[in-house]
Amino acid sequence: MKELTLPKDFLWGGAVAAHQVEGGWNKGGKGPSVCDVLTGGAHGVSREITEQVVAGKYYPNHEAVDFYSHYKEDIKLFAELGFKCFRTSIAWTRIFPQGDELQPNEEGLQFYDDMFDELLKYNIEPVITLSHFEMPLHLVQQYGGWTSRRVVDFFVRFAEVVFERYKNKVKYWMTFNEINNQRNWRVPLFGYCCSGVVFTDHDNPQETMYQVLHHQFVASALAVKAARRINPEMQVGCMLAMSPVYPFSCKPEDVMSAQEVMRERYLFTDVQMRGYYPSYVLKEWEHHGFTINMEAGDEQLLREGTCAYLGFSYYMSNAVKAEEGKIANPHVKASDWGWQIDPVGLRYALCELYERYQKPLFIVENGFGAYDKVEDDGSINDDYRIDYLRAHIKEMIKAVTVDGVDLMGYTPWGCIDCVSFTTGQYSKRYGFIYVNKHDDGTGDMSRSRKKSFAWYQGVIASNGESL
Ligand code: BGP
Repeated sequence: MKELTLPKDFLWGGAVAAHQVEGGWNKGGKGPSVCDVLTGGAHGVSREITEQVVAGKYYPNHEAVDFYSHYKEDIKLFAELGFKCFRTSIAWTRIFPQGDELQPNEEGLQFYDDMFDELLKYNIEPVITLSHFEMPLHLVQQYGGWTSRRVVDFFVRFAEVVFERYKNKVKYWMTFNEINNQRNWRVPLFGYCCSGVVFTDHDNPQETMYQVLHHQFVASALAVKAARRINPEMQVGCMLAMSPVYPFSCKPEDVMSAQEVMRERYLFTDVQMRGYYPSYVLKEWEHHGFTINMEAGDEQLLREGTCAYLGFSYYMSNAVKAEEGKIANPHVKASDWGWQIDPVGLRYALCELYERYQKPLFIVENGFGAYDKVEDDGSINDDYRIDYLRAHIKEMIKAVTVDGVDLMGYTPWGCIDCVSFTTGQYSKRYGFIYVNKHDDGTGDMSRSRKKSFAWYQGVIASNGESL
């Protein structure tokens, strides 16, 4: 039997987001974004912090790992790893500090020009998210975030400016990172970071969530159309947090529950990939009596602005029981943060998504958050991370070579240690590159290679054959 392998142009790389690595939160004319007002530790969201940045508290994103000043050194390490691509985001507030200005901030634009040039020097393709939890704080305070239709115009202006500026440097784009996190409308952190809205502050949080979402779908479709107009070579994808939910048993009610929970993920990509609201969402609105304000032409716009590919993050799977809801799966282990480790679930996710949409997929996040120990000789033996990634890559390769999934690339999350999104910790690390920076704010920001660094280098060099 012939051994099949990954395509030669497979995009191996790594992923981060501006607010989790850059720091320099008020440098170069940058304005504050929603993530810049999340304090360390619990990463809580309160009314207080949406009003002002509270003096004296520690905000990990303000410094992050200072990629803003270290990007040349870091990109050199990415080149040493053999990266074919690097996924990050453009911090919206570097380009439009308040969000509603007419003219962009040239210093911010220049920063990304320089960073992209540095990547291209090593033939590393930038993969760019337009909005990775980084909406301007001013748009939240002044307009109520994505509840306002006006924010669509501001976002589209931002998208057009960066598409125009980087049209010869950046080919792969994504509109909203993990757009479906908003479906978790009961958790303030997600709504606040995805859209600048704490849904539980509203009388009808679910209806508000759908209104917000409609605005984002419209904005995404307009961005897709703008990119096509500016340079038809550019490809704009969407981005889903994909954690498959299995039925806890073969009891029909458990199976049906799993399908219902999966719709909470698919509804987002159903709109962004197919171009229309699925029947189960329309019925949900009817059932609850929700009224979602739409403008004439929106429906057609959604059909015209579908995404070219589907990017997704995959960290874990879950199980569900009809009577109890989500429940731990006894067949898999979990990380220190309770994220259930399931490599087979990645193959399952790839097959499900490919069958559903028949468009290219891109694994733009996957990884193992863990506490790392620096030995006396400076080495970091992160075998647990290698084990996690190896097992996931094996399943990914099966999805391509056995199941025939069209997969563009693989960018493990936090390729360089960065600030954890859900916890605000530095100590929840994902990187191949260690950054000497700690939860109490100490550390000199020096970079060093973990054991996984040489391992991943070998994986890329062999196009996934040496695992
Ligand atoms: C995803 C986000 C990332 C990232 C990752 C890991 O939800 O897109 O921004 O941080 O999860 O999560 P955490 O940092 O909380 O471990």
